[in-house]
Amino acid sequence: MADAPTRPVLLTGAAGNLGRVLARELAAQGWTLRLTDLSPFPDPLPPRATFVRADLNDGAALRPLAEGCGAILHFGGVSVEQPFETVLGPNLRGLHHVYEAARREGIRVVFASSNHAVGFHERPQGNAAKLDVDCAFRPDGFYGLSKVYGELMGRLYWDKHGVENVNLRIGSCVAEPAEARMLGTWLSFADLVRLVAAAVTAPRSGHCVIWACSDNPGGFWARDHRQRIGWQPQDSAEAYRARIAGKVSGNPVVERYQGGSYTAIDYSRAAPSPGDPFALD
Ligand code: NAI
Ligand code: 15L
Repeated sequence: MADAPTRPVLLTGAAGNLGRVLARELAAQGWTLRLTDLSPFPDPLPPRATFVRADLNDGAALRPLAEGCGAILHFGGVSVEQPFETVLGPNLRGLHHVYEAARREGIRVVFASSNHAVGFHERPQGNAAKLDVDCAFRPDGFYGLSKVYGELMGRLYWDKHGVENVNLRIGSCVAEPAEARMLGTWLSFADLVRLVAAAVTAPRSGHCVIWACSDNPGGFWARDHRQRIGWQPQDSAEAYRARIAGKVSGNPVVERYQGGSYTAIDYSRAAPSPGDPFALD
């Protein structure tokens, strides 16, 4: 385990599912955290942590929170597919506020991107080549598009201002994988915490993008920049195969416009249907 950072670390989205895990686990490793969210923090405050309620839309509120920090963990915002107007404020304007705060402080951003930035790629099956992290962006909705914007904002701020950033293209980060698709996409909480710790404490990161999933043999993703921060996942969804193989989510969140109407796409499928007219795009 790397030493705790010497300066505080700002965590947005602290009251969310992943924010709460990170707040608890990083504090337990001796980190000093500044927590922020639009919603109240629902747990007892971890040792050394402070919490300030703020809206990502409000750049003036965010700026002082970053002052004196060593890094920003940006996990706040809309986290599922929503209409464009709902995504716009937190995920686009808010993201800009986070990067401006990082630029002023000269500190690294660790950004919670998502597999939905590339969600319309076919999922490789069998011996088909897996997706490298520099594959084309193929967002599967306005939410995924906001993650593309977030990653490219990181690209811009590194190229133009030297602001380092680590973009975690997270699969499905839940306590246990719940359906067949997560045999590929699952990221354990422990691997997430180790990933975030590596992303903050690595001596240099530049602009990098990492497939944030555990060491799942059923995964869809291959080469990325993990060596740069020295992270390797240690858990695997495979241990859950017997329980979840064949199980579908029943909770599709991606839709395609086809033949005059929208068709829901179940994330649990391993690949688009045979004969899918979009497959060769
Ligand atoms: P979540 O929805 O539980 O947490 C997001 C938090 O952001 C919430 O506490 C919410 O109150 C806060 N928030 C929303 N709008 C805000 C605003 N305008 N100002 C300030 N705070 C605001 O999501 P979760 O699961 O914790 O995910 C965290 C991050 O990781 C999100 O950015 C999500 O897109 C990303 N991610 C998560 C995955 C997962 O499997 N949980 C997978 C891929 C990406
Ligand atoms: C995400 O980006 C979402 O934040 C999360 O709620 C899940 O839907 C996850 O992706 C997933 O693809 O399983």
